[in-house]
Amino acid sequence: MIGKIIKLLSGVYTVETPEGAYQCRAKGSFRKQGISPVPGDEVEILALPDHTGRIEKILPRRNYMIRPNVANVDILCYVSAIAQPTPFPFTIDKMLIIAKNQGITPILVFNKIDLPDDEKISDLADMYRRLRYSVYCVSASKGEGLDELCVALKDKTVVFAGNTGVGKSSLLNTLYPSLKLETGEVSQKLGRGRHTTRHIELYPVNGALIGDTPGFGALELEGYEIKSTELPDYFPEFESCIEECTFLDCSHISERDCGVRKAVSEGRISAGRYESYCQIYQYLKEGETPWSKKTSN
Ligand SMILES: Nc1nc2c(ncn2[C@@H]2O[C@H](COP(=O)(O)OP(=O)(O)O)[C@@H](O)[C@H]2O)c(=O)[nH]1
Ligand SMILES: [Mg+2]
Ligand SMILES: [Zn+2]
Repeated sequence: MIGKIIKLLSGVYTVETPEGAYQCRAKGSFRKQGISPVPGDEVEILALPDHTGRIEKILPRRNYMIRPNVANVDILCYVSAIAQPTPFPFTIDKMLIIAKNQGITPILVFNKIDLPDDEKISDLADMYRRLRYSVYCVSASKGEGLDELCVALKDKTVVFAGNTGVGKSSLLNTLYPSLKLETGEVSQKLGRGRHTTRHIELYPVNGALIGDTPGFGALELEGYEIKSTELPDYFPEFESCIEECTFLDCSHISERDCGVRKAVSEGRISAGRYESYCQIYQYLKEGETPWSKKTSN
């Protein structure tokens, strides 16, 4: 029988199938092969009449996200708040890179628009819109702007990410009242202990599969195997400027006559985005340094 993993807890997988949910263990040989099924995986199971079973095979994955480990994601919904806490564009830019690397559609949500607004934030939202990313400005507590977001998520496998306190769980509860996720003070009190799993639970709602990411904080680039030389491809606004670079292999960091740096100085490329580029470039470069060089001094 074919099904989809929606939850992993202490080695037990919940697999949704046309015949209902099955509580499954993974086949023993997966471990030897270094494979582990994760939520979002389409799997073939050996199903028993008592609705337990064994995962026999993982069907090919369309994509894979690391920490939280989840497969076959359609949309990565990255939530920031316009205030409390203030947005951190660097983490937004990292998320956009992960999404593009895995062929996942990114959606940027700015929550808490009921709070006094800051011009800088609407500029930030507009900047991402100009780069042709989908941006939604919403208020989970007032229920504003949610209808359009709900339409965009219909029938999709969606992972919600974003820093603690931005309102992810509140947003999900407002979008899907049946979820009843813990929010605010409640989840603070429970502490991190409950969320030490590296996995995510996907909740079936309105035809969609929705995953909250409690306890993960920011998404990290580690493990995605992005090369520093490929990084410019992840910044769509660089494309038209690169022609003006003197060097074909320009890294856009310190070379003279660089079209990207010229565009930044003329305000055609956002200084914040360029700063993210430089930081991520350095990070990727360090990871590429041969082991011997790294430890020689
Ligand atoms: N003013 C305002 N506060 C919100 C909104 N959404 C969530 N909050 C508050 O922000 C805090 C964190 O919300 P929560 O959903 O737990 O955030 P999470 O950590 O991202 O899941 C809670 O105190 C919520 O009441 C909103 O739209 N407006
Ligand atoms: Mg939460
Ligand atoms: Zn350049």
